[in-house]
Amino acid sequence: MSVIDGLSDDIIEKIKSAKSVTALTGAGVSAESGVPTFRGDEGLWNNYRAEELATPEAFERDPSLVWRWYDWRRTLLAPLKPNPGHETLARFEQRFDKMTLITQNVDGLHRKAGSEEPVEIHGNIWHTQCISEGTVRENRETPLKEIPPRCPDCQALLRPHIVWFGESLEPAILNRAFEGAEKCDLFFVIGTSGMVQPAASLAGVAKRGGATVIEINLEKTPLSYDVDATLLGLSGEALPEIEKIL
Ligand code: BV8
Repeated sequence: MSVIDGLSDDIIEKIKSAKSVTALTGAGVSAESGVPTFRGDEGLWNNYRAEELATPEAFERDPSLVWRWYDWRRTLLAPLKPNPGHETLARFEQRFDKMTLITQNVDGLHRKAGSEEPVEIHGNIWHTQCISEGTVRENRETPLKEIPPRCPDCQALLRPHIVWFGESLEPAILNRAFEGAEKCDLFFVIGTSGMVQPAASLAGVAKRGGATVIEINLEKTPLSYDVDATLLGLSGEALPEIEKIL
């Protein structure tokens, strides 16, 4: 029984005839690569929740604690590989006339799988930013030699170049995401609990823009009532199955 057996002929036709495709991914698309999700049991770290650590207030209060969490995640992420879900989405960039990949994930696995310009709306765990000069640099040191790391130019603290809860997303990046949702004829929403705004609103934007919206998840989510089809299954299995239809 394939996860796509539940797709109607109409939806299958929409997938085959799509010209402009947009995908929004969340932590679920990286789960099969071994990356802990946010709201699953393993989403805990030393009894902290992401919402407690991924905030400017937490960083202000204790930059070392926040950096120890990111160092733990970076060290865990470093050896992990993209899974067939990431790889299929990267191939979709060649299969459709236009493909926009929007991700809430900061793990960099879409880039590692070959996606050319993922719209990383929450930033990237491999980038740091100087809190004084604003300079963004790539840093792949695991574990970090110094916690908290400091700017090599001015010695100010570095922060993860990541959007924390309560922080606004970068306007240019957010515009690319909304444009991708508004102008597509097929929108996939994959491996996200649909809890975090403004990312969770993109599926509704696509729907109102006339797109066919397909959700891939292990469970129903708040987005499920507003999509055209929900495929219940592993994204690393469902996406290659969808690719076979093309
Ligand atoms: C903003 C970077 C304007 C961090 C992240 C009160 C005060 C201030 C703000 C708010 C507030 N109330 C609400 C808000 C808005 C807030 C928000 O939405 N909060 C939530 C918690 C209610 N949003 C913001 O603050 C955003 N900014 O709104 O700016 C503003 C400014 C000031 C004041 C007000 C508004 C910024 C949000 C960005 C936060 N940063 N990440 C880091 O990673 O370190 S979000 C974080 O959650 C991750 O990026 C993650 O991707 C994201 C969402 O989680 P999911 O990806 O959905 O992951 P989750 O574990 O939840 O779900 C996984 C799903 O996959 C599950 O459904 C599971 O079933 C499924 N799954 C698992 N395995 C598989 C699978 N599916 C398929 N296959 C599998 N194998």
